[in-house]
Amino acid sequence: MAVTLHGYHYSVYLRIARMVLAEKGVAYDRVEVNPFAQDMPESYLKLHPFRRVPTLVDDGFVLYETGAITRYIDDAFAGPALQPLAARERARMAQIISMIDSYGYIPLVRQVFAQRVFGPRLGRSTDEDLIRTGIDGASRFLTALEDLAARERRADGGGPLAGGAVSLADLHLAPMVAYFTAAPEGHSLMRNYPRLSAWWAFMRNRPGLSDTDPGLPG
Ligand SMILES: N[C@@H](CCC(=O)N[C@@H](CS)C(=O)NCC(=O)O)C(=O)O
Repeated sequence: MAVTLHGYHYSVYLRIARMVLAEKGVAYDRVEVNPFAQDMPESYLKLHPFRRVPTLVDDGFVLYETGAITRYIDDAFAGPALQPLAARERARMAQIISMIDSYGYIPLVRQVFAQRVFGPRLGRSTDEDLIRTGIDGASRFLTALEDLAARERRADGGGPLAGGAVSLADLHLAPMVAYFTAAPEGHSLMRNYPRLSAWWAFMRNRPGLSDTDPGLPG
């Protein structure tokens, strides 16, 4: 098998890449790497100088940055197309992926989920200020996404975020919303966004999402 994915099983970014591989039906090997560990293997740092996960290796071709990895998987392998062809839909997909990385990941995952759900499972104390900051950031981010979804004017309010079929944008967001809504604050905040709630009802049953669920520690 030529494809290897290096990453930490709790990582949302690893899960995004795994979901895309699942959607495309690509078989791969997994190598567990914990980016938060002190003793990251030297061999991994040669693949990813920024000490993050995931990294994909396809027959000697090394690629890090999840947005690049998922586009590569879609372009290089057979299976359903995960990027719209129309210029505006494709641009919207790229915009949403960039928004998720720039404005979504920190509040949804690192501030709300990690503080309220993940950290306590490891016996860590919770920083309530960080959760409040995370909810503020998440509100701004989800409001912007809801506005974009409103522009699509879908009758049911849900469905894919960019174009008529599930795209890399949906697969980039789903693991983060899965973590965010595991926190009570995240779950109730999502209710303020009817289109995103309909989108989440549609995405949460995707087989690739449950197949890659890492569970929680403890
Ligand atoms: N820009 C990177 C971000 C990846 C990322 O932040 N991954 C997290 C795990 S979900 C990580 O490696 N964190 C380690 C750290 O923050 O030190 C990408 O798109 O792949």
